[in-house]
Amino acid sequence: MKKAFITGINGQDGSYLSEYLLSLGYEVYGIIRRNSISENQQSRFSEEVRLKLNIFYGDLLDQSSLEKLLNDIKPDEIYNLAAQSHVRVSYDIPQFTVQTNALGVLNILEAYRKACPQAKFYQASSSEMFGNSVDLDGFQRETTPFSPVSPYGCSKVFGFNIVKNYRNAFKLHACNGILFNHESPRRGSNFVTTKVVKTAVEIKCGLTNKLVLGNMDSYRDWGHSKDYVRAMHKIINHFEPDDFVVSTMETHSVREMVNYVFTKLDLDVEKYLSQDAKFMRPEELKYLKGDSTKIRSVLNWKPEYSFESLLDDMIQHWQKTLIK
Ligand code: G4F
Repeated sequence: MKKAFITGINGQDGSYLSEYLLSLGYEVYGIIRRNSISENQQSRFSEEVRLKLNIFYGDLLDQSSLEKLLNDIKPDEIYNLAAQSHVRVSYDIPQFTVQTNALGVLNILEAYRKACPQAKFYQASSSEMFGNSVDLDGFQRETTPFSPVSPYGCSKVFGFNIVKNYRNAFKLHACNGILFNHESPRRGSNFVTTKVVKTAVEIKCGLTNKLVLGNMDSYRDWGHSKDYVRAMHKIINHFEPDDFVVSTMETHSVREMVNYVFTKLDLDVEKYLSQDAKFMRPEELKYLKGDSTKIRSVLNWKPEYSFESLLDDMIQHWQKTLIK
């Protein structure tokens, strides 16, 4: 039985990845940070899944906890998904963001190198690393230069580079997935897709009457987290460690996404929508569209969800949750 170790196991991706690996017969281990309200910590897991997982307290900033766990568990695969993952919030807490997303990667790489160097390692790298850098054909791909526009993006560039450095310097099977935005019913409500879908369903139920957003003219390449965790597993299990872009190859503006959701719910968006500068970023990443040709051809991965079926899945989830 293969063993997987996941940091950020209770997040959106960590929860779907755990379920996927359990379905493949893995023993799944992970760490969560201590929180004063422990009831919320595992809310993305059903009771049935929770009983199958081996979850410990740990933190990317506490290298001794990582080293001890990796020594005890000796996993075959390590997925580093933990992060301060909110781009705008990275301006409020830049040092915490950089410590966790940059130095945290170094901490877990050091623990991995010392405790179980035979294991394979996956780093959750991000399309935010590209910033406003786009190739002439309108895509970002593995060769597109990074030009990050947020503390979050800068921290992820360090994580990406240190993984490549450790791969080459210490001959480790360490790889990066450069994932474009990916959403799901489990996405936190301060990310734009869940904020829009949840608020629209609340409007439909008469629970609120306004949706206040920041920049509606940015473009994102939005996929489904369930598709993207399958990509992570393929990337880590490629015969050689490498870096892959994971994306749908389509882009849509925030405004298009809002219009799709409101039209689907038969709501007149103009009656409810307004803008507030507090949701804007000091420097905006305007446009993302990923070219995932490499992972599609080398690893035979493709997404099952479209932009529309992703949003439909999220709408259905919030209807089930909010309409009793
Ligand atoms: O949903 P978002 O907050 O995602 P963002 O900033 O693109 O970051 C996500 O994707 C990255 C991959 O590229 C990940 F690395 C990262 O961890 C995260 O998962 O915002 C999407 C867009 C932005 O342009 C933002 O300015 O929506 C715009 N937006 C407009 N109004 C808003 C809002 N975003 C949020 N969160 N809240 C708003 O009210």
